[in-house]
Amino acid sequence: MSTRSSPKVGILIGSDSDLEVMSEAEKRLDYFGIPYETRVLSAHRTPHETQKYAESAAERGLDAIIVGAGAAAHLAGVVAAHTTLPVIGVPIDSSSLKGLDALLATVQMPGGVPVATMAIGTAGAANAGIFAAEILGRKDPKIAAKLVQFKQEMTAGVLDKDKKLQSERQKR
Ligand code: RP5
Repeated sequence: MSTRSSPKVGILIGSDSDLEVMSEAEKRLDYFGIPYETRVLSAHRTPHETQKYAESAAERGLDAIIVGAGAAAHLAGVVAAHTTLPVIGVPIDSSSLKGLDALLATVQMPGGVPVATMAIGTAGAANAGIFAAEILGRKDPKIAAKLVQFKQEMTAGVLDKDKKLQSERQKR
């Protein structure tokens, strides 16, 4: 999905060490059939390339940008400063502060420059993919229908676990 069609979502990671966590976002975009690209770009190590990426994202056809970064995680905020596309931030638990640093750096944006900040780590990465699908689903009925299916599958999965637990407990 990431290489065949022209991307609708950009995933930026501050380092290739963020890829394992952010693959949870990729998996969700694959599930919803949304083409994406994943790039390693850093607010601090590649500031000019990051700015260029953010400034050209809308004209290249992207509808949202997911950004995963850890530690002094300024990447999502810098991207948001250079685009009017929705930016979804994922704080990565890659430092000795276990993502709390990245959470605060990502969520505490000044008024006027929003970053939709998800939970720290893999749950946040998964939710970033789903949140991007919810944005794109407003204009794409196939994604909207898949979102309904996703919720139904999630509900069925939990009810199934409950059923198994109840039947195990009855055998005691
Ligand atoms: C951040 O620093 C990255 O997003 C990563 O989470 C963390 C560590 O990066 P590396 O030193 O592994 O490249 O900028």
